[in-house]
Amino acid sequence: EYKLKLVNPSQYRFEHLVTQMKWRLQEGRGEAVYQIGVEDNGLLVGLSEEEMRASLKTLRRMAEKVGADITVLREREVDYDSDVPRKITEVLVRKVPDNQQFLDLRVAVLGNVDSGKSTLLGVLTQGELDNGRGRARLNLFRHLHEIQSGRTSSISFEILGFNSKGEVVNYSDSRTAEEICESSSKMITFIDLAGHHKYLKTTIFGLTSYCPDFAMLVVSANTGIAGTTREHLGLAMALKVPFFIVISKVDLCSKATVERTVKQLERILKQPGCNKLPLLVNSDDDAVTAAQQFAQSPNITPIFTLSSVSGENLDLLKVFLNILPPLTNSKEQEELMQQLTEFQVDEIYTVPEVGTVVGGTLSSGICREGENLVVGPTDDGKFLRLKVCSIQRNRSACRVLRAGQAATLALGPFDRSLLRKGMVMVSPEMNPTICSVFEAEIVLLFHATTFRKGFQVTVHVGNVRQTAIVEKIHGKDKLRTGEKAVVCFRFIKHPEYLKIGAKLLFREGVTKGIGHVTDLQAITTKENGLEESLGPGQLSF
Ligand SMILES: Nc1nc2c(ncn2[C@@H]2O[C@H](COP(=O)(O)OP(=O)(O)OP(=O)(O)O)[C@@H](O)[C@H]2O)c(=O)[nH]1
Ligand SMILES: [Mg+2]
Repeated sequence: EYKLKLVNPSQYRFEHLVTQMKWRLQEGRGEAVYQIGVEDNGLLVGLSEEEMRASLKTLRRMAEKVGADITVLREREVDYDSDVPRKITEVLVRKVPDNQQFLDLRVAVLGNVDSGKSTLLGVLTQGELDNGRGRARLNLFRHLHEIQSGRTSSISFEILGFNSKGEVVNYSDSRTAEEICESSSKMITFIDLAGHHKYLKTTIFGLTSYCPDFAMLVVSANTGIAGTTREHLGLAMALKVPFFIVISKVDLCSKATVERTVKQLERILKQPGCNKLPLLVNSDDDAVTAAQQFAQSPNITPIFTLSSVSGENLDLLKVFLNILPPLTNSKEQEELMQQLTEFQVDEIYTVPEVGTVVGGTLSSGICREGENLVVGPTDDGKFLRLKVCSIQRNRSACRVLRAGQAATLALGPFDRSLLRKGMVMVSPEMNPTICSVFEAEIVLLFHATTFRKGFQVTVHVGNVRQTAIVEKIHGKDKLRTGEKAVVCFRFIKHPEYLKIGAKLLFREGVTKGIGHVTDLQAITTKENGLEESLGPGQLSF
């Protein structure tokens, strides 16, 4: 919001300004950036020190009135032909959280093995620097073999909060995740993924199924682009997840080496296939600019150079993460919440005294404690009734889950063996379409020999991961690297819940491709019964 001056407004104007701020905050899902000293049309006029002080006072009063806090992001002087300096101030206005209604962003962390992903997350979320020998990552590991090998093999979630004043909230001053949630207005959930090639399937699953808003690609300064870096970069691009880059371990090498790695990345990003605009972040000012421009155009790729051991430039990344706005606005969010309930099942556990628990993301609608849903499809295409006994987010209880939020749901005595990853839990009215046969428009990114009928690949669509066989390639016998076609696939094990338009990714050995679902041969299901019919598209096989 541009504001030239807010000096001594009349009561009437003040009320108007407050209403406008409320509206802006709602639009920005609890956040708004005000630029003071700028005309409505964007002209940088600037204010004298006196005027600025009075304007900020008014802004603070406005924020108080709507239950928000303000933080000055940066001040700039405008070049102006006058003796008195004139300034522009950018201010972040953020609502104080009420009943767990914080803004929630998900960032998937990608990068080659040993590039320092888990370490950086450990440092950000625990608030203590690393010793260069893997101390900071210890809290993130979930399996004994991960502690022993130092290698991430599973997916783990780490949270970093920011309060309404823009200060970091993490385990350095809070003991539990619950405490962090309580005092945060904005929460960043990092999805720590594995860099090693061996775990690529798990990493792809993390990227397709947890619907991250952004990806953070970590590159070690001393090795540059190596191993799976290119592959991860390609995945983020194929799935259209806006990403930024962190060059880690700058304490280990000379300035010249860091510069070489930056140059190498810039060169790759600018290539026609990528078409990105790299933006190297060297100051607080750059970090603010990077966050604002990144949100407006995902082609901008901010690059940070930092160290988890010396802590150099770590603050710049925090400034960036604090301001990074959500890409969906409140209207889209509202529309998603109006739809029928749909929860993607990504993980299944048994918890003593609680029973069966599923983890995943609510992709649409709202889910309340005590709600009755159906889960499926089972191997024979059925949907089964169940009741959501309780809901937890970030390890603390939550009564209402809203579209876009990740959570774990306790299902009480529901038989765990009936569940699998890739299922959905939906409201009983939905009557979900499931299928074994579907068509997708694909591009073959790489293939060693020929891709033809009968070929088997692992298909990833959202949280669905299953082997499928190529039944038909429309208009062609075979497909070569770089070619596009509409391909008909059949899942080999059981039907899945898919949606037309969903992004799809497949691989098998060196074969790789991306695309989207264009049609499906639906099997309509009745609860506990099965009926087959053709539709919703006009498929002819
Ligand atoms: N000197 C220095 N060492 C670092 C830095 N960041 C990470 N390390 C060290 O690098 C090693 C690997 O770090 P990890 O965080 O486990 O790497 P990762 O990217 O999570 O690796 P995978 O999960 O296996 O893909 C550890 O021994 C860290 O202590 C840094 O900024 N400087
Ligand atoms: Mg790791």
